[in-house]
Amino acid sequence: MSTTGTAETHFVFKVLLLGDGAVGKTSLISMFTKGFIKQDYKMTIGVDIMAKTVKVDDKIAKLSIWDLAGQQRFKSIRSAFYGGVAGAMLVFDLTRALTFKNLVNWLQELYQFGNPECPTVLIGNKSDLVELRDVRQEDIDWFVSEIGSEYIQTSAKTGENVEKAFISLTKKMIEKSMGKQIRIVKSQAEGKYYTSLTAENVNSKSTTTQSASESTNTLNSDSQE
Ligand SMILES: Nc1nc2c(ncn2[C@@H]2O[C@H](COP(=O)(O)OP(=O)(O)OP(=O)(O)O)[C@@H](O)[C@H]2O)c(=O)[nH]1
Ligand SMILES: [Mg+2]
Repeated sequence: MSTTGTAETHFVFKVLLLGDGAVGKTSLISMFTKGFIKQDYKMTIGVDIMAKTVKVDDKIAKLSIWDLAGQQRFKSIRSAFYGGVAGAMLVFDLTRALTFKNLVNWLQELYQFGNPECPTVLIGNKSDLVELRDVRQEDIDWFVSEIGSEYIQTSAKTGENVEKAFISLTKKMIEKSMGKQIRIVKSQAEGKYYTSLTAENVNSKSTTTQSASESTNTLNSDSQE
């Protein structure tokens, strides 16, 4: 698995980064897409969108990564950004327990305005600040088992596990997307609407649909600095 700049795309996914202000969402995206972060904190206003193409096994996926403003003051406008979400990262700051507790509110927003069935990855960020750690591992383990997610500890500062987190979420989105296509083919094969569809050509149809919506997203996208 790796990141790539090739033109062929099998999937286009909208990914949301959710979590309280200053947990490191913008920094994680910056490290993943540009390879560096800014040390000073400049809160995100509303939303920023970045794109990055990744290769997982033999599949190429274009990620449209939506960086939602975490500060409370943006709550009322955030609901508009959840539509079409394919996967979400729930980010908390390992040095601030409140950001972990507040994840239930973020899940609620995701379920209410987005898709309750989209894959999620739980991200404990700022792992480099070991001595300031404020969240117990057993609480994290419990939460992960409750929401059926995967937990990855990252540092946007050092880059630890940042690519791993995005690739892992991409894998889950691909698996979910492929599973759905296979179910469609199966039910069509079993039912009266049988056609000559195969997993491959359903796949290419769905890619075409997704590409159309993706070009809308990238029209609005702004590389943030
Ligand atoms: N030590 C350390 N600092 C980090 C890490 N990730 C982010 N930061 C710092 O934490 C601050 C906030 O990071 P941002 O990425 O702007 O946080 P955000 O979640 O996007 O915040 P909002 O845009 O307000 O929602 C910045 O000063 C970053 O440099 C990390 O892994 N380790
Ligand atoms: Mg931000």
